[in-house]
Amino acid sequence: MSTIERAEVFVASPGRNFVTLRITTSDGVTGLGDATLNGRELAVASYLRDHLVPLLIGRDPARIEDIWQFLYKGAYWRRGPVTMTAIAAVDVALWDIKGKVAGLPVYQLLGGRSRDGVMVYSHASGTDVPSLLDDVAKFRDQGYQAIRAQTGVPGLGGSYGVRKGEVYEPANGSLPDEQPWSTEAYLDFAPTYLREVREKFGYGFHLLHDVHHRLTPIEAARFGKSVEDLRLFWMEDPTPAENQEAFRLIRRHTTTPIATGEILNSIWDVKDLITEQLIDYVRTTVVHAGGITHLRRIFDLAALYQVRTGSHGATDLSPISLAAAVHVDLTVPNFGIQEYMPHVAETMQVFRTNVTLKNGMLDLSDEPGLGVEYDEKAAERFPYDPKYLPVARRLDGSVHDW
Ligand code: GCO
Ligand code: MG
Repeated sequence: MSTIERAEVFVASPGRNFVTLRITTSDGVTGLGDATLNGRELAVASYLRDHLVPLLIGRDPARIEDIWQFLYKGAYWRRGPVTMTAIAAVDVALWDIKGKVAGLPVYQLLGGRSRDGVMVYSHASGTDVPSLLDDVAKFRDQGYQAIRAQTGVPGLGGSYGVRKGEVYEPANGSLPDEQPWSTEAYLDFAPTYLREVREKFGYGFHLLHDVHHRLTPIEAARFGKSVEDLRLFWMEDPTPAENQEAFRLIRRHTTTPIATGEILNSIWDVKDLITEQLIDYVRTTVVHAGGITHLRRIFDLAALYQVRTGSHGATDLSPISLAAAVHVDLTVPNFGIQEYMPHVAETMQVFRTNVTLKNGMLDLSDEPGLGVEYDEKAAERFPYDPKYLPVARRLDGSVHDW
């Protein structure tokens, strides 16, 4: 029997910080898992190095489900982003190994293709409305079928979701950047620029918008109602999702579709949202929600209730997570959309993947496993660089949800 011989954790910053797990079997087969949790990277690296790696050595890498249950139930302390990201890294690495051993891409092990490609949405943004409209035009020209639109709110400086350079990177300070927020200003402004996007470009593509947990349920209801005729594909994270009940109130008032889940980590965190049909898209990911094994469980539950998938895919999820997401997205019957932002060149010097983009759709080749390689030598050129996500403060100085 082949056994797990080695499990190494790499922390590197090729363009941004990534935590990567590499498992090697006694037969010399390697598997990769992403363990990146933006702004809390070293907590997951320690969870892996200090607590999980010793438990993996000598185990049968083929027993993915059993190892998942052992790590989840065996910790006694359940759920949470650090735990679920660490378990995810192990799980994804083991699927990678299983694929390589079988000589099949992971999507074949998951049941094979349900579709020819994976529709993605790109991120159009601008510091003001004219620059946002230019950005939307650029992505329309590049053939994207779905575009998310965000711009800064006048008087508030920068905002979440707005790119400074080529790539959007919210974790930007060695201490958290504190950014002003006004719900009133946002609620007055956001519907007007989304309307301008529709007026200029029409309805021939999907338009998305991320509220980023900023509104109370009744404010979110008002926002959703005010943009109903713009036919958004979704409004994302209209209110913080810890309180799953809150979505019932939003639902009572608006038909604007709702997506949530990028910061949720387990099936229990989305259970009521799904079974009570309080959302339309579940945004949990392979990296923060326990890997392929657990994500499939969530997506299968969602399928029973006509809730579709829309996994988070910002650049703080490594190319390993993007590849794993595409394997899952190709197979699940209730796929909705995949978030996609290209990684910077430095990142791609360290991770080699076979993911391709054409006409706003992602696909990958038939390479066995995930189809990702990690260049450890190249990674050494990019040492860990501590970075925090920003914090939002209301105009009176009090802390708001970022
Ligand atoms: C999104 C997200 C991200 C997060 C980021 C935090 O919808 O893409 O909201 O941009 O803010 O992933 O690390
Ligand atoms: Mg988001």
